[in-house]
Formats: sequence, structure tokens, C-alpha cells
Amino acid sequence: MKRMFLSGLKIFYKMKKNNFYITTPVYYPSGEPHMGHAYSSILADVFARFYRNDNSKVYFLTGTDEHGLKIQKAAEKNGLKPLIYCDKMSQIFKNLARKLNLSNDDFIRTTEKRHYKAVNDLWNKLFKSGDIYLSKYKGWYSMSDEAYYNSDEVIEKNGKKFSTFSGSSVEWVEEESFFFKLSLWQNKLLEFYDKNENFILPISRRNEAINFVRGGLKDLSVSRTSFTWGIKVPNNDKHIIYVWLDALTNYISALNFPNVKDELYKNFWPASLHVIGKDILRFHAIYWPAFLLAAGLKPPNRVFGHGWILSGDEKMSKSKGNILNPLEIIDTYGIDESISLDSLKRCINSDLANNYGNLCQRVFSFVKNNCNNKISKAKNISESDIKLIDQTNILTKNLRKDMFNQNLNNYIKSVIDISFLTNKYINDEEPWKLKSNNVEKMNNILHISLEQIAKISILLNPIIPNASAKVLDALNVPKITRNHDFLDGNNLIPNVVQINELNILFKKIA
Ligand code: ME8
Repeated sequence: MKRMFLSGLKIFYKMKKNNFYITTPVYYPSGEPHMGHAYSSILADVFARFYRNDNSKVYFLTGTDEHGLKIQKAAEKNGLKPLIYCDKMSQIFKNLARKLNLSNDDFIRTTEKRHYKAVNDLWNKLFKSGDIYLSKYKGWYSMSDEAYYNSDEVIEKNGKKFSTFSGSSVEWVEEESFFFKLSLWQNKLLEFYDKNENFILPISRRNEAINFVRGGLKDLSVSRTSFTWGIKVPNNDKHIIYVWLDALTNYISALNFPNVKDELYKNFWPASLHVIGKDILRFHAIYWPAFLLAAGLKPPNRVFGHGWILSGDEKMSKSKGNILNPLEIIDTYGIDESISLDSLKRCINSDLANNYGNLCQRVFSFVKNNCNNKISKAKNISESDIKLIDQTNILTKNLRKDMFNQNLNNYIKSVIDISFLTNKYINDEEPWKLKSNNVEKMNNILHISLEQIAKISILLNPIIPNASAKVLDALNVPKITRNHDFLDGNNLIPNVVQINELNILFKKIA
């Protein structure tokens, strides 16, 4: 009986553990997409792909954030009605998702009915619980950030006012507004961060959010009356809902909230991971959990704030006019290669072409030229084989933890190190010298090398899905076994391996 209960518990734990809901921000379609958008998307995609390979149930969401003054102005500038403008621009972001080969399960637009329904419901919950009240807002607003700033966050330059936080220009706003009682949430949020140490990662972002909350929270204006493009406040046609309260709700409207009995909501809320850029930390790490807690809903498990893609020393942004268009980069460098933009060339040449690419090419061509594309595993393995396997096990030990903590650099470094060690093993073992006098040993070295290549390819699969799939195809690894079972000690390739031709994977960049 006890055993049954315990195994039931284990199954329940496994079920819970195995669901991963991963999101990108919903992007403002107020202009062409840029590398910043591609960055959040590609990162989120890497995590989604990793957890699918880890046999988890994954739901990966991206989309567009289509309301607010910024979008209304962009539409006016283009001489289009806001919705017509958004239809056109949102499609460009959808195309980008396809071009980036994102594995998203859904693409939400905040102009969809399902989203209106969720935002209305959330508003009503907050209104009913007394967390929203009517008053008047007087203060600074940045259209570009769609954010309110305190006076101590504003500086004057050449007679104009700017946010010290983002550098974007701000204007003085005075209007009737509904407020969310954010001031009540200061201690509760601090308690929440305390209990959930890894709610915000990396640690520098966590500290940033905690310091902001410690500095004191003012009630937050959550409606506007001076323009019309947004979701109307329920029972009040004059006000539209603040675009951030609207946009953040996308994460639950995509799960069919307010129907909390819906399978999607039941399986995937709270979200496992919101991937965001550091500029929108405040909204995700402070406002969002406060809204949710006030509405009696669970906050997400993790907010991961990545850094900026720089152009020279500056953040790449539209207002600075230093944008790189991801579509152009992909056309020049290819899709798999554009993950590590900061050191793109070094990464393509040294990690991909010289290291992993070279390992695959040299083993595949040796097996083709000398063994008729077929290798059998030997009965005995040598000490150097054991050493390579042990070193590989040490390097793979922390991979799940690295991914769980969004420590992508560590993860990639460990996998590339496995590739490096395997290349070194082949150099040291010199299988080419064994062809005439010890075929059994030569085969063994090649079999182990092919097994290493299969492992590395699966581990690199979330990052370079196309190239790694080519290698796994050439190794005849069935799709169903392209998972992480080998991390738990299982073999990945059969005792007799038949391989196919492998074409060059990466072209070096001059
Ligand atoms: O913020 N480097 O949308 P967005 C890295 N609609 N990341 C960058 C970047 C750069 N140079 N520039 C922008 C919004 N980003 C809101 C989100 S979510 C409920 C609403 C990142 O289109 C930025 O940090 O302005 C953010 O993660 C994403 O691009 C979307 O920016």
C-alpha cells in the first residue's frame, strides 16, 4: 500500500515536472522586427527545444502586442486604421517566427477575442477585490516604453525630458485614471522573492528588481483616456486599459483563461519561464506577479532577463537607428549560425566549423572510405575509451541544471568541450594507423566516436536544430530516440551502425 502511494506520488511529481510553458514577450509591431526581437525568440526556442528533447510536455508561446499609443501613432503615420496596420505588421512577425525556425505552439495577437475575454476578466477580478480605484494621474509618460516614470527618473537635456532608465523621451500627462494599488504589494512582493529565490534570474536582475521594490512602490495608473486604441475598461467607455496590463495578460489568455478548467491552463499555468529583455524587467518581475497575486492567481515560476544586443557600445534600438535586421543576417550567415551574434564569426569558425563540424566530417569520411559506411562495436574497451566516457559524463552531469537556470553559456561550453575532447581522443588514438594491424580496435575507436557525435548532436539540437538533425539523419538515429535518455546511462546508437553520406555542415566565414 505504502509502495503504491509512493509510486503514485512519483508519477504525480513526474507529471508536474514534465510540463514546461515557455514564452517570449509579445512584440510591438510598431516597426520592422530587429535582432533584439530575434534574440528573445531564439533564446526561448532553445529552452523549448531542450525540454521537448528531455521528454517534457512543452508549450511555447510568442505573439504581438498591438494596443497603446505607440501603435496608434505608428498606424496614423502609415495612414492606416490601427487594426489594418496591425494585421499587416503582425504578419511580418509571424513570418519572422517561421524564418527563425521557431518551434512555437501558438502565436497570440492581443487584438484577438480570446485575449479581450481574459483581460476583461482579470480587470473585473482586480476591481471586485478592491485593488483598482478611480483617481487622477499626474506625471511622466514615455510613449516609446509605454511606461510611467517618477520625477526622480527623469532628466532634462536641451530643454527636453528623458527617462534616466531607458533614455527615451517622456511627456507630462494629467488625466483621470484608474489605479492599481501597487503600494500595498511592496512587502508581499519582497516576501514572495524571498520564498522564491530563483523567480528572477540572473541574480543581477533579481537584485535590480528587489532594490526597486525596496525603494517603495507607488500605485500604478492602469487606464488612459487621452487616446482610444486599446481594450475598453469594462463598464466605462471613456477609459482604455493600460497597455502593459493588457499585454502581460497574453500569457494566460493563450491558455484560455478565464476558463481555469481548460486543459491548457491546467497543464501549463503557472508558466515555467518568461524570457524577456532586461528593459522590461519591471513589468514582468514586479507588476505582473502583483496583478496575479491580487487576482488570486499564481505568478509564473521564472522570469529570465537577458542582456542587450549591442551595436558598438550602444543598445540596438529603433530610436537609435542602429538596427540590424534579423532577416538580412539569416540570409547572410544562415539560420543555425545566428544564435551567437556577439561573437558570430568566432563562433561559426571555431566552435561550429573547426570543432563540431570537423569532428563529424573526419569521422564520417573515415568510416566511408575505410569501413564501407558500417561500424560494429568491439567487445573490449580500452582505458582511453573509459577516460573519454568518464570525462563526457562529468561534462554532461550539470547540463539539465544549466538549462534549468538559463545558464546557456555554461551549457554550450560543456557540449563544445565534449566535442573538443572527442577530437583529441581521435588524434591520440590514431585509428588510421590501425587499419592494417588491428581492425577491431580501429572499429572500436570509430564506434565510440560515432556515439559521441550522436550525443553531441542531440545536445546541440536545441541550438542548431538543422545542422544537428542532418548529422543524426546521417547516423540513422530514429527520431523517437533523439532524446536525453543517454544522460541517464542508456546507449544511443546500436552495436552495428550504418551511416549515410554527410555533406559539409558549416562554411567558414572569411
Ligand atoms: O517590450 N537586445 O516589445 P518590444 C536584446 N511589447 N533584446 C532587445 C533589444 C536589444 N537591442 N531591443 C529589444 C515589448 N529587445 C513589449 C513586451 S510582453 C508582455 C510585452 C527585446 O517589441 C526586449 O527586451 O519592444 C524585449 O524582450 C523584446 O525585445 C520585445 O521588445
